[in-house]
Amino acid sequence: MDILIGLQWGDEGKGKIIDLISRDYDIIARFNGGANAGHSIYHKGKRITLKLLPSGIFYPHIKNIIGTGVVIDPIALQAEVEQLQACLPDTGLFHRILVSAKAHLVLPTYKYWDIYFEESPEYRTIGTTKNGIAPTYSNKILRQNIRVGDILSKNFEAEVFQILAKQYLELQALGQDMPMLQELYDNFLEACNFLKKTQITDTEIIINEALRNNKKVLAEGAQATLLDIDHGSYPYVTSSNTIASAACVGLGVSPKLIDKIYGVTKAYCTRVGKGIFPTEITGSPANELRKKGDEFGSNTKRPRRVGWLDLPALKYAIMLNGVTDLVLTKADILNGMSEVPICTAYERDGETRTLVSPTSVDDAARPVWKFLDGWNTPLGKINQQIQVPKELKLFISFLEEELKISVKYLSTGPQREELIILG
Ligand code: 2SA
Ligand code: MG
Repeated sequence: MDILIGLQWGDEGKGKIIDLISRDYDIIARFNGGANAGHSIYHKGKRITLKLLPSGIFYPHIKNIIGTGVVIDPIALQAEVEQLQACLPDTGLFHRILVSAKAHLVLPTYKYWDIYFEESPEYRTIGTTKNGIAPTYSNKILRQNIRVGDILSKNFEAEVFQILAKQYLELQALGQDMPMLQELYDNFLEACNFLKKTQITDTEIIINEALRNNKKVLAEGAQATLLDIDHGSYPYVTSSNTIASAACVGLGVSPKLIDKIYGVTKAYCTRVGKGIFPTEITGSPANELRKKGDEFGSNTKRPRRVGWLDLPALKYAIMLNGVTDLVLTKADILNGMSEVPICTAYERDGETRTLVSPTSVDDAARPVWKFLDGWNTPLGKINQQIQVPKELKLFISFLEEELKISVKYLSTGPQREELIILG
């Protein structure tokens, strides 16, 4: 099994890369996160954002698995499938969506808990996507959740009503604004019935049997390394493990079966939500970069914070994931800059560090900058390694030397065909 993960704070362009390499795979499987993800793919010239569905959904030969480690909001999934039905009229869609019976369900009340925690002065504000991700994972650990397989049981409706009613009263007592309980319940049940049209099954058995039969499986990460609940910039992280090793747990695959690990990084950095961002830029240079790179949340439309490439954090991410194939995206956005800044180390109290865990960086750490010559050639038109402008080649060689890994793929624009294989 191969794994693809983001190496920064998300939105590195994972969806595009998976869409491109997915034609070589038989199965694409999501292993973490939920509808907080936003993987954008251009299909027939139209941008489609996938939240829960794996990025192989456009290819009829691929089975798309939503694995056990994912938290599933049936309402978001229904909306997403219906959006796809409009542009993929083939009837085999439901047959290609396999959902783990053991994946946990995001109840409608969890979204209101998420909002409550974000907005109440008694709790930390993280800047979440308000999709109910943290409440679902916390209740998983508390062992109080309902799982996808439970939809098929005869007590399901009564059990859902009991849990929803209890949480509804608790939220109401806290002054949380919500629609009527009956409406939440009805919409949720309708979406759960819709979910039944997919293949609810033991996805770990499907994946392991496929691997035994020499089929190719790609595990698709959501969010990214620096948002990992254990190794990211806690507490400003998501609530799942996002790193490559989480694919084994989230899908039920032995680490012995892992082959390639694709790591995707942008040529600069972005982040949504709160938390440290040592190379962040503000003011008009930030607005310009945000606009040029279309750096707005793909679901929430929030403006993303932007900054320059952070090599100490990238080295850390490559180390944690054991990246074998590095993918560089969005170098095209930096086109036209006279020089491109890169943070190569942090200085703090006279000490310089080049490999840094994001939690140990504080406001007193000062980035050490290297400025490389910029390039001025629209990259979208380039389709061969030989045409890559010399300054960009030098930028890439500099990264390779610092990171001790070669850049295998260079994405030159958002469209599927805008990619150069470098090595
Ligand atoms: P959550 O909702 O509990 O997972 O939020 C916790 C933190 O994780 C960040 N996070 C994300 N960061 C980047 N992209 C994400 N997906 C969407 C996208 C986000 C959007 O692709 O654009 O549409 O705004 C994503 N999901 C979670 C989040 O910002 C918090 O810092
Ligand atoms: Mg995204």
